[in-house]
Amino acid sequence: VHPTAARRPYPIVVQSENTSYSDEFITSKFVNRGAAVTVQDGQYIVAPTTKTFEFQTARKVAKTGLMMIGMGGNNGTTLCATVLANRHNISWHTKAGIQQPNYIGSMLRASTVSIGSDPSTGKDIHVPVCDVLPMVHPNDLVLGGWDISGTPMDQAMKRAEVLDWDLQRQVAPHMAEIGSPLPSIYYPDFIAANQETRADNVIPGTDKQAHLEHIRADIRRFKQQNNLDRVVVFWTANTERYADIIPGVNDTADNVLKAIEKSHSEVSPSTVFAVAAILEGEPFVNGAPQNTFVPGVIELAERHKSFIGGDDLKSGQTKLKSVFAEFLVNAGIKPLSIASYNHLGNNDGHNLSAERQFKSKEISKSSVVDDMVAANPLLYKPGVPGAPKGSKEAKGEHPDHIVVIKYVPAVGDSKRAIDEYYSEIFCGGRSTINIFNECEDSLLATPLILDLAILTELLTRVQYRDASASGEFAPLYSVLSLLSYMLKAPLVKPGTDVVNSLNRQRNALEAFLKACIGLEGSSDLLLQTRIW
Ligand code: NAI
Ligand code: DG6
Repeated sequence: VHPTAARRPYPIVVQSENTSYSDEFITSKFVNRGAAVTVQDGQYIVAPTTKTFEFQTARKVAKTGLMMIGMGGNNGTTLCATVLANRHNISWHTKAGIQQPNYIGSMLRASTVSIGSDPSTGKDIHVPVCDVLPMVHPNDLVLGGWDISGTPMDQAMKRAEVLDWDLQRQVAPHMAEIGSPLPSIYYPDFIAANQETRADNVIPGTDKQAHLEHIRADIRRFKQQNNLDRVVVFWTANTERYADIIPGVNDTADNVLKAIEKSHSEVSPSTVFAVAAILEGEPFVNGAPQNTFVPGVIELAERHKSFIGGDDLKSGQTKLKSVFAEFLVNAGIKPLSIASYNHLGNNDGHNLSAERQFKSKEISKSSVVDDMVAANPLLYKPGVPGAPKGSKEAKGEHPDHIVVIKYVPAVGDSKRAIDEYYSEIFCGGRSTINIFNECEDSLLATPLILDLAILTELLTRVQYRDASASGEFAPLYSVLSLLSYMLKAPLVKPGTDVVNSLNRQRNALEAFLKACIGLEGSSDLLLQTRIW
């Protein structure tokens, strides 16, 4: 059912001693440049550093399955229907005319990167980001997954009320072919009580070890039946409440496995899915805000050299905040408060109207300005080491930041987001900027899920080694922080800093992709335009 369309050949050839090509691999040398800084008597002593790495990217794009948990929801059905519309080239009538399917909103497929300039004109040459390295085409993803609601996919798409009727009408027979989602794990304590009526497609019993085995078998079967090389397992199910971190339960890999064996009440469905994917050696991405990746899960992924990424899709309000707050702080303007409201009327909004699920979302939406504030001690007094724990002095100065979400059924999937940025400007002045954004939530989220799945598959094919030691190539570190661009509260290697700035996240991703073909990251220095 999923013919892999003939794709055009990989279009870039880098002619350099740093880049080599074989049938199997693209291999590149990359000099990682940094600077070691020490402070002595108020002076910064800076020593530039370099370290050379080699990257090796397998050229063969894996035949990839995308198994979504929550497949029957707004994101899941919108993703399936739009991929099918693209795959079958279905266009549809809207009141504005005929609409063609596309992948607008996908950073990989609808944005470009400069790979250099034309020597005769000096103009930049831009290529689609998805052309920098061989990547899966979204039309080729084999789609499947689970949902606690057994509503068949064509009906679930209708229930979501996201897509135009004429598209739904045409894509419905293809959606019906997918059938119903696989039964899933339902622990009512983790999602809002208002979701109970949806839960008619659940794996029976309360034995969490049996549930884990069930999900592992589902992944294996899906992989085998569709002849796949790789399955990306993706949580786009309802936001869960946070799990309590309990020593002896979810703090280490062994303890998480034991807690599942004992069906401990603090093991969430999303954690069972993450563990199942890790044990199957398949990557797992969390598109919702809850703490699926308790410390024990991260350790388990490290142990199995499996890949994980999260948390929470950064689709609208927070994406803008990760640009706007940085713009203000980098302009030397001091945000004093950021007040963010949104209301929406889809099932996600319904679930988030419960206090504990809202709390998970509030946490992921609130952390986004932290690193920008911490990076500017000129505007914000840093925390004082040794000050009483939890005190204002210990925390340091920070803008007031509130997040409010309300459920308003009438507006459906069309989320409204209102933000006020209130800032201190020159010599005691004040600036107030208000932003109102209205958009179909699932149409923002779907391209992000596709980008995350495609990048994740790519990152499983990239290996690296220290060029000076010339040992074996090794896979990247388990936590794929390069996915941060699409995520509200990026999961990073424990002990390293989270980068929230959208621009820095994008630069990192561009620089990495280019490093894998032996090119330097984009430089905006444009020296040739500054000199004679
Ligand atoms: P939705 O409520 O329409 O879909 C969620 C689906 O998950 C439902 O079909 C539900 O039956 C299912 N579900 C709940 N628990 C499950 C379990 N244990 N196993 C399998 N299925 C389960 O929500 P929507 O709009 O699709 O969003 C999905 C998730 O993505 C939510 O957590 C939301 O907060 C998050 N998200 C959505 C964004 C967006 O822009 N749409 C952006 C950021 C995050
Ligand atoms: C209400 O906030 C619903 C949420 O699921 C958001 O739509 C989602 O988290 C996207 O958030 P943001 O802040 O990126 O628009």
